[in-house]
Amino acid sequence: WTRERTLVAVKPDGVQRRLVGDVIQRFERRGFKLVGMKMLQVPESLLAEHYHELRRKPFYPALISYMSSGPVVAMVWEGPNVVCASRAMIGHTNSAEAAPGTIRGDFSIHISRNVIHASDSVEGAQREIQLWFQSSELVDWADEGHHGSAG
Ligand code: YYY
Ligand code: MG
Repeated sequence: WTRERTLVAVKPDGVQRRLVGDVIQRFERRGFKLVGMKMLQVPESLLAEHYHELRRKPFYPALISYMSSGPVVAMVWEGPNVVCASRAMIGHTNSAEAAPGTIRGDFSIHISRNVIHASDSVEGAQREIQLWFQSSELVDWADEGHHGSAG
C-alpha cells in the first residue's frame, strides 16, 4: 500500500467535553499510527484556508467563530485507507444522521457542534496536513508490529 495519511482534529467542543482521549483510543485500537499531534488555538487565517471551499455558505461565520472558541487538538494519522476509514469512524457531518458507534453518532446531536474533523479525500488530506503541520512536526517512526496487526 502507498503510505496514506489524514488530518484529524478534535474541535473546541470535543476538547471542552474531554473527548480527546476517547478519539485517540479509537484510532489507536483500529491500528492506525499517530505521526503528529498538537494542541493549538487555531488562528483565523488558518481556519479561512482550511474551510476555503465553504466561505460563501450561510453557516460559515458561525463555523469560524465556533472553531475559534477554544483550543483544538490536531493529529495526523497514517495507515492503509486511513482517509476513508476515518470518515467512516467520525460519521455523518450532520450528527443527527450519524450512526451509533461513530464518533459523531456517539457524542453529538447537532451539526454545528460535531466534535471532530477528518479530511474527506486523499488530496484534501495532503493539502490540510501541509496547512496545519510543518514537516518537522511529523514523526516517521518505525512500526514494529507490537499492536498485533500485520505491521
Ligand atoms: O467534512 P465535514 O466536517 O463532515 O463537513 P463539511 O461539509 O466539510 O463542513 C465543515 C463543517 O461545517 C461541519 O463539520 C460543520 C459545519 N457545517 C454546518 O455548521 N452546517 C452545515 N449545514 C454544514 C456544515
Ligand atoms: Mg469537510
